[in-house]
Amino acid sequence: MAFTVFQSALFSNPSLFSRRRTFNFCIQFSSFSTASAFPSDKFQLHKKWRQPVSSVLELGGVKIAKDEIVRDDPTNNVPDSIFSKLGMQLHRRDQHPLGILKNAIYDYFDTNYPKKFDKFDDLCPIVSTIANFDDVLVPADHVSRSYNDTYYVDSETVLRCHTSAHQAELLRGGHTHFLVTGDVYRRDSIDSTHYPVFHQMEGVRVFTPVDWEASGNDATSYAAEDLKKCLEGLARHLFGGVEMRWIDTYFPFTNPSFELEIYFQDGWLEVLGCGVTEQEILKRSGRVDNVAWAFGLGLERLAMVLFDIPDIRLFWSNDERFTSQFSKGQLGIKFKPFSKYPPCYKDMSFWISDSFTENNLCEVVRGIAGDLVEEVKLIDNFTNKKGMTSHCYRIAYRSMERSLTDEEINDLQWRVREQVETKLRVVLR
Ligand code: FA5
Ligand code: MG
Repeated sequence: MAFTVFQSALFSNPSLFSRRRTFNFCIQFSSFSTASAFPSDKFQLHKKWRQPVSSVLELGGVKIAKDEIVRDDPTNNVPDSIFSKLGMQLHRRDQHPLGILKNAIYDYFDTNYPKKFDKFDDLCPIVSTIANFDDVLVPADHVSRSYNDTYYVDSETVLRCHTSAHQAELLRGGHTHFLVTGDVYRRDSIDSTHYPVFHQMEGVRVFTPVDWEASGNDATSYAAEDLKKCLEGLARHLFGGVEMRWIDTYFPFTNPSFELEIYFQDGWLEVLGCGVTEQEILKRSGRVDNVAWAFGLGLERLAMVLFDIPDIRLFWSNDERFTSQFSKGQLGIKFKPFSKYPPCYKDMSFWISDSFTENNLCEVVRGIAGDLVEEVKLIDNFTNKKGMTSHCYRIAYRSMERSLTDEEINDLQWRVREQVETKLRVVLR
């Protein structure tokens, strides 16, 4: 059923960070960097998530007005729809599939490394470009730094696009074993496995010479072996006996770098990226004689497999028929779709301009249709003799919760056409 479909989509979409498509990243607002990056235990424990109100939200104890984050200014590309997700912190809800998964991963680390790993799940997602990119050695010309891939609050501040944005700051703060869970933001395409906000968990472990000297192994091989052992154990803890494989890859911040794939329902599924931390990152945090490993895993992808959740939009649903199916500590539950409403397809053709990108199109569609849009797919593409290029996109509208009326969809599509023409400077055909 839905599973094979979303699985093949999962691994046909290369990630931002690995070489297949290279990647994307994130910093820390000066006004709340210290407080949010190093919350005291008291600050971190049991802080309740808060539904954002329309014009102000609270993040890490700091009130942030909407007009600080969403501004009509060329250095800012954060839309209202993204502001409304800030502060939701799905990963901090114990009854939510992402919270249940986070807690199951915590259990694994608590059992295997008692009292070793410091846990952070409330660090501010608004970070400096230095933390998001420079601190983890992302090259200046890397595609992930573009306005097309990352949400910028201003030219020096972004919504983090990975939890690696917190690595350097925590290392500098003296932490040697830590897990960072949080919401991350990427401008991206629209389908059942991609959403502009998703959740990652970062893990970092630092070793000192005593750790590897007795092993007879060199520092890098020692760390790489320990990393693989740790993550294979985690995969078994979550999935039981599973077939898995390591793929060599590239990340700017680790060397060597790997991805872990799990064989699940007829396909290999990429669940995380990891590797041995680049020495330069350790050196800059004052750890010259050390070696470390790091990983970053995608919580939605793991949760979709663990709970049989067929569409990534469901994680954001407040529908009781979704939320009531999950309970604290219950990892083995399989989601039962409550009903399936038919999709409605609308095609749209236009002559593109030089500046046209698919991510910009998706943002316009998402801004109008919100979670009613299920997929935006290029179905035709040609260039005529005059050198003009035409694209035809098929938009699938479908609610997870109810039937949509023709009138409602026609109205959405009409607004999409209008805004695509004015905002993206294309010529509708
Ligand atoms: C990173 O984000 C790296 N920061 C991971 C890392 C950390 C590598 C530390 C080495 C050391 P990547 O872009 O591949 O890499 O994303 C990591 C994981 O996030 C992926 O394996 C996938 O599970 C998940 N992920 C990536 N993009 C999306 C998306 N658009 N929607 C849902 N999950 C995603
Ligand atoms: Mg990847």
